[in-house]
Amino acid sequence: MNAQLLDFVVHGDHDGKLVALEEHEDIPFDVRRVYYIWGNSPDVCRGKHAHDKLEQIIICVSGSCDFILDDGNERKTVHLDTPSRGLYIKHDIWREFTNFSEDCVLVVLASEHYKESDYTRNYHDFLRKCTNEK
Ligand code: T46
Repeated sequence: MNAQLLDFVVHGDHDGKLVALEEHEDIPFDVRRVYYIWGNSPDVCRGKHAHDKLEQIIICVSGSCDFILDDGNERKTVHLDTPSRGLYIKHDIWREFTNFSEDCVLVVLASEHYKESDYTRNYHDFLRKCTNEK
């Protein structure tokens, strides 16, 4: 599947912690956009789309949530609950995210500017695309 968890180097211990992310060292793409997501009700389900080209690293800097990832063959759930880890999602992965803790804050590093034409927001269109690309 075009998605993996990245473990970041954590500096510090009892005084507190720090993670530094450098382009092309820790982040395998040019970072063209950063956005963050918070204030979600626990049972809301966001996402429900795939991207044609966009690559992203999603970091849960506070609280927790679940990402459901689907490549048209396999579906898996990834639980995010630490700022020391990033979920790297490449193109052509359907994602949904839910089960938000009250304090959940997600920071997302993205390889492209926002472009609605990069989104596939219909699941049947996504499956059709996966089949055509085989
Ligand atoms: C993704 C997940 C993890 C913008 O204007 N600029 C932006 O950069 C983004 C990301 C969104 N928007 C607007 C478009 C919509 O009117 O913000 C609104 C909410 O966007 P969306 O419904 O796409 O949000 P999510 O949380 O379902 O998905 C977002 C990203 O769009 C997506 O790429 O992978 O977070």
